[in-house]
Amino acid sequence: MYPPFSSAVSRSITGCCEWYRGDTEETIVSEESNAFMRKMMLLLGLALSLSCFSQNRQGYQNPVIPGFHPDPSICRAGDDFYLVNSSFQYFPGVPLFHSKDLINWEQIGHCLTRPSQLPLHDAGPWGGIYAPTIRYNSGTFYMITTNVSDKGNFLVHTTDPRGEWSEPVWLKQGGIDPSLYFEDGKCYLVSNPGVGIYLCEINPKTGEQLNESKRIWNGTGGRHPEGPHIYKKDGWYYLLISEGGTEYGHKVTIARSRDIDGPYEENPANPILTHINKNAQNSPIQGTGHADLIQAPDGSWWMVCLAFRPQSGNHHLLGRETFLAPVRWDKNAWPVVNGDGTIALQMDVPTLPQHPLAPKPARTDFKNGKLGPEWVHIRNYHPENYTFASGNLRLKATSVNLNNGKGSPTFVGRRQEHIDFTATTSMQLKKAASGDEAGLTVYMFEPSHYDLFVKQLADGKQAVVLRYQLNELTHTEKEVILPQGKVQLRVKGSNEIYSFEYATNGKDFKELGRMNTRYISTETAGGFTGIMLGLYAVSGSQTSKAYADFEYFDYEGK
Ligand code: 6LW
Repeated sequence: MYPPFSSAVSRSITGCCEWYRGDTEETIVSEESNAFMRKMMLLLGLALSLSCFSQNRQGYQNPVIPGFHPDPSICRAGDDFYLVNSSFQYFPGVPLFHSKDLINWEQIGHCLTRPSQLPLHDAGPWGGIYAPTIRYNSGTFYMITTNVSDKGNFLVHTTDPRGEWSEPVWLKQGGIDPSLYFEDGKCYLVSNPGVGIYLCEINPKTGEQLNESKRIWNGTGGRHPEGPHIYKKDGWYYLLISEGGTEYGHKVTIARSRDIDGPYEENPANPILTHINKNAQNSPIQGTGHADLIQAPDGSWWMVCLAFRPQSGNHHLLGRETFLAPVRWDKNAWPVVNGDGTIALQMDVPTLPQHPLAPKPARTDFKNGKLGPEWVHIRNYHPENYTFASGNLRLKATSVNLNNGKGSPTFVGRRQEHIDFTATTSMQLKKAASGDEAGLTVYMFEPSHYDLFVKQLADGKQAVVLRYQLNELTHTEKEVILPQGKVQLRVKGSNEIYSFEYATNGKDFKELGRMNTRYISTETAGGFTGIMLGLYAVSGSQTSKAYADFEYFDYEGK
């Protein structure tokens, strides 16, 4: 995996042996002590090389945060990096990650955890929370974003990012993708209220706007100039933005000025990151854009950005994901991203000392009575419909179904992070009336999902069912009658196909059917989100007593 490193190990061992050999002519030693010394030197060389290995690793794998994690923004407090993503209709909102090395990220929670911070009304996959920015200034963390389904731009703040964040501080300047820049006790806000990037000064504690919004750059002519961030380096104010739209034409451009108000001059080498050109047309990564820059404690510069991985032709399903690239500054003081403005899945570059995280367990068994931060709900969920009973996650069936663009169905989901994966659950439907159902959904959004579920039948029996919902097309693909009791549901994902299986004894899975991935891809279904794997329960009746007990959820990706 790390070829430069293995050659470093062998170079270092050879070096030790040569140093030893150089001494032999003048030194009289017995053959045994000679062999002993040789062994010791070899061991010493190996130990030195291994300690090198743990500290100065080369290379990493992109995306650094796989699955639907778009619009990354990053800040640093000492040796700690924090990163946020947009979250649209999901609650809690704005996933928050921590890392020591920019490569290994642990989700430590969300910034928006209370309905008072995140009213989602009837937000869909084009609604709710758009691109956030995270910044750290004088002991306080700020996260600023847009709730396009509510009152627009706001910020929240905290001194402990692992704890609670403040109530929203609402802002006057509109547009999307707000960002903050702090200097000399002043706080500047940039966003894109018109066509172009606008700047104003604000009081970040009250939200008060302290001067008129002023347009400072229009970008280089690409559509949707957005995602602005300001940085200062060596007396220049740099304004980084994205253009071209978040699809295949996406790109990152930059301008600079000696004065924060401008005028801003364009980098003659723009765009500094894009996969729209010939040199990346065959890349497995497309749509690179929406970026943020960060300087590490060792002085190195890095960029986080979003991109997607097409599968099944030009379709992508996992949403826009978070990628990392090294940045250097050229002799004219412009940033250069990974040499040629493209990124790769395998990045063979020097990195910060790496701090790998413990591998995530495949099984969530619900026994500790709480859900990890990877689990989210659709819009403002109803906590009373989610309980833990006898080690199971108990989901109460309600009449809000998965096709409903309003309200919050009983649903809890986590992101599909790998193109090839297997997800399995074991569940039992209880106190159900005819037509009530619960199961596992491969969910893009309301009108685009594949459902594998257990349905109650009129005669006291139950059936395992595979159904698709594609806009106005609803179709039951297959239905198999089963005795009452526990059922295991399994979905396997690959480039082209989701395959759906069931078992009743926990081991002998039978395939119920297959569905093509592209019908629920972003290119077919639309939206800004990515596939969630959800557990859900639905009833036809508003007074239903039905619920489903889910014993575990296994997720394994390749
Ligand atoms: C986000 C904009 C963008 O606000 O898509 O890719 C929008 N970039 O900057 C929604 O994620």
